[in-house]
Amino acid sequence: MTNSRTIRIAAAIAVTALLAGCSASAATPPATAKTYTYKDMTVGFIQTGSESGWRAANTSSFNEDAKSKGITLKFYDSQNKIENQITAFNQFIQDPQVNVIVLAAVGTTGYDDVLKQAKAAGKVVVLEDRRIEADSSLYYTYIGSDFNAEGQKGAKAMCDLLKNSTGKKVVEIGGDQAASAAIDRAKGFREKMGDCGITVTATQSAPGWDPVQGKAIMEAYLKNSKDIQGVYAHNDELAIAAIQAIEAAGLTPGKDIQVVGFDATANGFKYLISGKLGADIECNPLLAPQVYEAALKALNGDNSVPKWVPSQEGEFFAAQGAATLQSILDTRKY
Ligand code: GYE
Repeated sequence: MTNSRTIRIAAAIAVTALLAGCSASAATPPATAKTYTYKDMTVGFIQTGSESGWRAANTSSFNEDAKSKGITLKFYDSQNKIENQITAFNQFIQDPQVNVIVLAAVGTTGYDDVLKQAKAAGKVVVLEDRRIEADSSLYYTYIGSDFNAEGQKGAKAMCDLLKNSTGKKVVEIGGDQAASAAIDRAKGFREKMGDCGITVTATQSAPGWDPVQGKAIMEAYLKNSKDIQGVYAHNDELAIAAIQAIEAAGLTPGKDIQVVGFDATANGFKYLISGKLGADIECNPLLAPQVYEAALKALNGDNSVPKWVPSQEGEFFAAQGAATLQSILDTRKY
């Protein structure tokens, strides 16, 4: 057999092998990344606690939406203690079933180490409800309110409630001092209160947002001074506690002293309708659908979600009238 024929045969064998190899690779498509669905999601949800009507509505949102989507939800009640949230993080980081961790933060700092460990473990982390002080590379997104803007709305509402009052002295009953919701509502109020000459003559936080503490704080304010025209309370429960203290002191809330609260829960609406609460700045607790949708995008490698998705929310006033407020309340879920 001549050399050239040998070469031709060898070449033919090589081409055949190459084509066979190609056809083999064509027969088995390259591996494609898995597409996650909600049924593939196991969420470790670190909730603050059960301190208010808002919190109850927020928890319900996560339970109900997980059920409707077929998401496996592992719920942890932190009893409003940051140390419990760190424990929960470690628990969910070590849980091989959990691929998403959702945090409603009690405080704003102290989470860096567990966030880094969660990232190293390949867990998606979504912040819901409250912002924290942490590098944004350590979580996928934050879905929650602009509490500073809420505080500014509270100041404008108080200015309107006191527009016919010569006195503009306001006392503040703050939420838990570690919570971004309290920190930012206080800050926002102070940014706008000067627009109408309001001064904050006393401020004190209710640890854990406890309304019993809130009522005691208001009782002490009233014992110290009768020269109070307004109360700025960081949620409905604290506003209602203040109203109860005002009435116990023989004064009329909505007439002698104006009260502004936050959350716009069903209870808050009842006090708006009675005229005892002057204004209620809404804060949306029904965040689960947005959180779960973002987490699913994260699992599927979609990084199109911004680092903060602000909640859409309004405000309500006693001046809208009982009938209007009742008709609004009849349509609300919390
Ligand atoms: O206003 C309060 C709850 O973070 C917006 O926390 C939430 C706040 C809410 O305790 O009722």
